[in-house]
Parts: sequence; structure tokens; C-alpha cells
Amino acid sequence: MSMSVSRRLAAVTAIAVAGLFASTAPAALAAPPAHAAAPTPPDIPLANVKAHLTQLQSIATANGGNRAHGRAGYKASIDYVKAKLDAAGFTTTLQTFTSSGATGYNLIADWPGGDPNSVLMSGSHLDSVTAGPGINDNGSGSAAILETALAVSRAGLQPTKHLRFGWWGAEELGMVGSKYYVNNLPAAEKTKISGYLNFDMIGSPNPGYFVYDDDPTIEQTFKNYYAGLGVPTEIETEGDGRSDHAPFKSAGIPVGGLFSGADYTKTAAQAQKWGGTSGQAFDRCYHSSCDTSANINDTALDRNADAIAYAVWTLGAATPVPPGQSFENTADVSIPDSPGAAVNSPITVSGVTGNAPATTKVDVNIVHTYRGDLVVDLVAPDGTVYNLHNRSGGSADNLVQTYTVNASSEVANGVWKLQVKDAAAQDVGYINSWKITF
Ligand code: DTR
Ligand code: ZN
Ligand code: ZN
Ligand code: CA
Repeated sequence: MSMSVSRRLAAVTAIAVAGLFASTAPAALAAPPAHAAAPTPPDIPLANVKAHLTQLQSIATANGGNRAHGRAGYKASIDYVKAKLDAAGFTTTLQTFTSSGATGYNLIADWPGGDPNSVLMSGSHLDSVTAGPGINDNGSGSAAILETALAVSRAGLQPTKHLRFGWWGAEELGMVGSKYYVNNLPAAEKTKISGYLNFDMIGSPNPGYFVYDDDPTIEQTFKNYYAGLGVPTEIETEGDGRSDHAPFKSAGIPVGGLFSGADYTKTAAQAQKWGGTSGQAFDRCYHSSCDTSANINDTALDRNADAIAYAVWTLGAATPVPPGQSFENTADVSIPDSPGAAVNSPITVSGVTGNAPATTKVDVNIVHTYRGDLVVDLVAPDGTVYNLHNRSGGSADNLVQTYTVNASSEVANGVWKLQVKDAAAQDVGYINSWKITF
């Protein structure tokens, strides 16, 4: 359009020089990177975890002050967690059992996909004691793995392993729910579980940072996370049998987990490295009515929830969806000024199975001094035209843009073309390169 003669000449010169050095044939298939980096584990929002704890507190308050096995507060807790997971796309299963004359419930949630023969499971008991609402013991673990599961859904994660989450009933009666689950799991299913991660009390008000020292790989994964934070950890030494990882360990399944402490007393040395109060229990409200929403250390809960996500992403071997096959043509093609004919740059696609996807990606790189002159189309092998750009952009230079085209009705293999017409006099340019990714 309106431009000085010197600028137009300069543009033409640039095109001529550029034409000397461009490659002349369409590039071959560009393979996806051999080792795509695994996606970064997300930060689990503390506010979200605490919102779940607020709900569990409300449930206890509305149901006699607790969420114990056999009481209304426990079933209401299960219903709350299940509803969140169903809405997030998990496949949930409610497993019932009887203990002390009352019906107990385990909630199992499977994230669709991943290798069914390699299951990474995370679990927490959801029941409290009858004395109180059980917000640290064990709303903290239950809420943290719930929010991690919701983060998996938000990310649309496609991990190599199959992810499973469990909320156990009647742990306070002797790990009844988790024992029932493991004992009723067929042997072939047990061997598929590559690891079980247990989280029982992870927000203690006077917190310690304890890592289970059972499976070395799981242990190291958590230690790596805390090393990254610069937070020292200790081995959990209160005894293997004291939470829901015990039945999994007895079945020969690798286990691990995190713990912020219960009724044991924090030593002076521990207070030195972790802060808090020495000579005081990690959780003074352990199994008491004061285990309420106020009985949580936010920093410990936040760090442990993030550590859970780190472990699930890392041990789940979450890898990104490999990019599709892509094909590129880097040959320069001059675009004659209006009223010249349209030109095109061809790419021959082969070796792609089936049709192009609904999210076919087209990367366009056109050098031009007035992008508002241009009409740019993708032409499928059968001649179908998909308009990508229709003269927008005014006098701005160049058109370097990625388009997503629903080409799902087109067979992928064949000759695709990028067709460009300069529809307004003055200003010229050339196709620098373009790429199509399926
Ligand atoms: N027995 C658990 C609390 C508990 C005590 N020691 C540990 C060690 C590891 C995990 C949990 C615990 C309960 O009361 O739920
Ligand atoms: Zn307990
Ligand atoms: Zn517990
Ligand atoms: Ca023009």
C-alpha cells in the first residue's frame, strides 16, 4: 500500500537475497523430541486444601462434632470427597464393609488412562475419632490428596502410570478400611500397584517433617522435594504399624509417605531446625475435641501438599502428550503484488495414520511489508480450502502466526498447500516457511 519507493525496493532486494540461501525442498518429517521433559509438578493451592478442611469441619459440627466410623459425619465426609472427584472426571468406587456393627466406607478414585499394570496409589484415612472433628487427624491428609487429585484433573495429566487415590474408613479402629481393601484385592491387582503413598497427619500445629523410611525410591523422592526447599527431614520412627500403609506393606507393596507428628514431644534439637516449641507435642490436640480447623500449621500443610503433588507427578512418570508429527517447507516463495495470481508452497505428508486432527496446527511465516494485503489459505489434499488470514492487520509488517484448524474430515496423507494472494497494490513479500503438525 502507501510506502516510499526506497522501502519497496529494499523489500524486493531483501527477497532476492533471501531467495539465494533458502532451502529448496520441503523439509522431511520433523520427529518430536526424543525425551520430552516431564511436566512440572504444580503448586497445590493452600487455600484450596483449607477450603476442604473448612467443609470437613462444618460436616463435623453439623453431625455431633465428629466424623467417626459409623457416624453420620463420616458418610457426609465421603459424600463430599466423592462429589468433588466425580465432577473432576475420576472413576469413583464406594467400597462398603462392616466394623463394630456399623457400615464403613472406602472411597477409591481412578484417574482414567496410564498403564493399568503399573498403578501409583495415594491414600489417607478420612475418619476421625469420636472425640472430635479430626481436622489434622486426618482431614489434613485427606484434603491434600483430594486437592492433588483435582490438580491432576485440572492439568489433564497423562502420566505413564495409572493414578489411583483412596480415602479409608475406620482407620482409628485399627486400619480396618485399608485392611479390607488390601485383603479383598486379587493378587494380580496387588502386584500392579507399584507404590502406595500414605498421608496421615500432615498439618500438625507444632510440626515435624518426617518421611517414611520404607521403600527407598519413594523415600528419596520426598527427601529430594524437601532438599529443594532447604527443609531438613527426619525418618518417621513411630512404627510401621500405625497407619494405613501397614496393610499395603504387609502385602509386599512398596510404601512411603509423610507425617508431621502426633502425640510425641518435639525435642530441642527438632525445634532448632524446624521452629515451633520444644518440649511440646507435635499435635497437642491429637485424638481430642480441639483437633479443629484451628489445629493446623499452614506452612506444614502447604509444604506437604506440594510434596504430594511432586511425588505423584514424579513417581507417576508424568510425561507430556508427545507432539504430533510435523512437516515443514522452508523454501521461499515470492508473492507477486496485486493483481498477480495466488502462489502456494506445497508440503507432501506421508506416514500419518488416518485423518488430520481437529487441532491441526499450522505455523505460518510470511515476510511482507503490509500484512493487510494478504489472503492466506490452507488447502487440503482434496482441495478443501481453510482460510487462515483474510487481510486483517493493516500496514503491519510480516505474518508470523500459528493457526489451529479443524481438519478432522481430511485424510492426513497427501499434498497440503499454503496458498497466499496479495490482494492490494504496492507492498510485496514472500512465504518464508510454514509447518503443519497433526
Ligand atoms: N495412628 C495414627 C497417627 C500416627 C501416629 N504415628 C504415626 C506414624 C505414621 C503415620 C500416622 C501416625 C492415627 O491416629 O491416625
Ligand atoms: Zn488418629
Ligand atoms: Zn490418622
Ligand atoms: Ca501489495
